[in-house]
Amino acid sequence: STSDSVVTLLDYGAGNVRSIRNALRHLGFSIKDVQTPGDILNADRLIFPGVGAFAPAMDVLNKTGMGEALCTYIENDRPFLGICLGLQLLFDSSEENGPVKGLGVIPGTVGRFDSSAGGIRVPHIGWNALQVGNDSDILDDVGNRHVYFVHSYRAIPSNENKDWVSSTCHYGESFISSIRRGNVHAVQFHPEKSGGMMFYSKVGLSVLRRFLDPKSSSKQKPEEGKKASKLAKRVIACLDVRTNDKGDLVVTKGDQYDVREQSNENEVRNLGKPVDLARQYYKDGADEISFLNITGFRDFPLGDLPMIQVLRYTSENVFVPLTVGGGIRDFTDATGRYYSSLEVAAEYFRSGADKISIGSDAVYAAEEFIKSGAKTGKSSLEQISRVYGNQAVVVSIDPRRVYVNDPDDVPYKVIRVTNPGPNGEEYAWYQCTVSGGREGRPIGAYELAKAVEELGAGEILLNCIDCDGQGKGFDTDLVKLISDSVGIPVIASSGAGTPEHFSEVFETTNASAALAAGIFHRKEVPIQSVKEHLLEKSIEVRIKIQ
Ligand code: 1PR
Repeated sequence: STSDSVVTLLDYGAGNVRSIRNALRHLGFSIKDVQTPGDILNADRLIFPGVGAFAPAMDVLNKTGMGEALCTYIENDRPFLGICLGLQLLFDSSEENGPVKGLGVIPGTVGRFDSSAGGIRVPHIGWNALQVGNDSDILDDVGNRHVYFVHSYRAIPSNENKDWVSSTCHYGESFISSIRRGNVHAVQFHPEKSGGMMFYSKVGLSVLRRFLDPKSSSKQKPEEGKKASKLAKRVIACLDVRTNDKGDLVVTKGDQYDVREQSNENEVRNLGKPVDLARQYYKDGADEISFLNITGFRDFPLGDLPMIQVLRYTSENVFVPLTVGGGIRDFTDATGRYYSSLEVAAEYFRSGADKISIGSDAVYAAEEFIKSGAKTGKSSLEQISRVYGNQAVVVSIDPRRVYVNDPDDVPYKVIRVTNPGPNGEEYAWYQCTVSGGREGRPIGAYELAKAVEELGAGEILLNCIDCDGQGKGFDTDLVKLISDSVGIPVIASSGAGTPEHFSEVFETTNASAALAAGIFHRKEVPIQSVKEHLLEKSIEVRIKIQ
């Protein structure tokens, strides 16, 4: 390839830069990896997708001499694009486990979003709109549309840095969503996760293309669309994946977690192929895609995990966030080789996952934490969130409703239910389960949610076994209870049957996202109809433009 189609990538090995690699290849560029500081100084154009936490990143940059090379490269006004932490590292310092000194290119301190002041959930996860200034250049196709953010720390515009700021975003307060000076650009959001060039909206990848190939970009105003203004409610498509009896990997869907047909053969329901369906939902406008590995391939050596393959293929051309769950814990494979949960997660992140989701193992960790009152730091949840940041760790809860007559009947959080139980019970608690609903545990969804937030979860995926596959709507009692009790985003799941169920859950609870499976797989309700309905109800969503 000619130097025109080569882009230099600074990947210091701290997490998932597979998505950015895929996006660059998709745009026809080949990648040269930085090995030495000299590679930075000699780059024609450099992309720096910061991942992980601020302090370890600065550590690597300082130890390798890459930090100094970066500063020189930027001082010389060479083409640079920082992404996420790659923006934050340019500032004087960060409060993340700090203060920690940054590269000092831009005046200012990176601080944590203040959840108490803004009444906001931290991390800031999801699609938010930008207020773009006049000469951002690379944001010309984006305008005020939604782009994907996932972070807990941010820089604030000030008198000292105002010459750098090219766009801002509002989340409880106004923060810096991009900077630009000459050929130097950086964005707090993820262009590689903000949609592609054609299917849904020309947003995310257009930012990369405009940076990589400024000549080809005609100056044009974004197409007119409805004005985006704040963090959108997310609509997530979920794929429960397992091998069927023939050994094929299929997307299946349970009825209260029972995935077998009620026929003589009793076979596992087969609703399609994971990669194909994920691509379809991406084109249809899903804001995120979740894969849940609902059986163990867990005796297999990690390298053979079919889910790894699914992630690799999907992330090649699906440019929205991908979550993967199922079997994330320590395990020993059939050959006796031991894998730590951190190794399992690392392999998923390397293969294209943006977040991992922990079910059973988080229940055990929460039980332990509640019993002892102390954090061991050893659970998979704590370890993974420490290394990859809490925004990368979802806890999936599989609760079952248990009706009681009297709130004092059980030592768990009990709520008054909207619809009384079969014997007229007016109260219920939500019992957590493990192993795909097979085993009930002595802990409620409320207690679990509070505990896992403490242990480092960045988001909660809230299922409900009673509602799963029923198409009668989300359990809004449960979603309200949990979303009012934690400060991290909550994804409502289980029971969606109509677009109205989505508006209902967003109007009556503080859920940040709603997830569905069956209605999308059976093609009963297209994702677009859900979005259009939410718009009609004045609920902000990422919309299709064209
Ligand atoms: O315990 O860490 O190995 O994780 C296992 C993961 O697999 C958990 O996230 C758990 O929720 C999930 N899981 C396990 N067994 C099943 C099953 O169905 N037999 N599926 C299962 C969970 C629930 C949702 C479903 C929604 C929406 N499925 O993912 O997609 O309920 O469905 P709907 O819209 O059709 O109602 P670990």
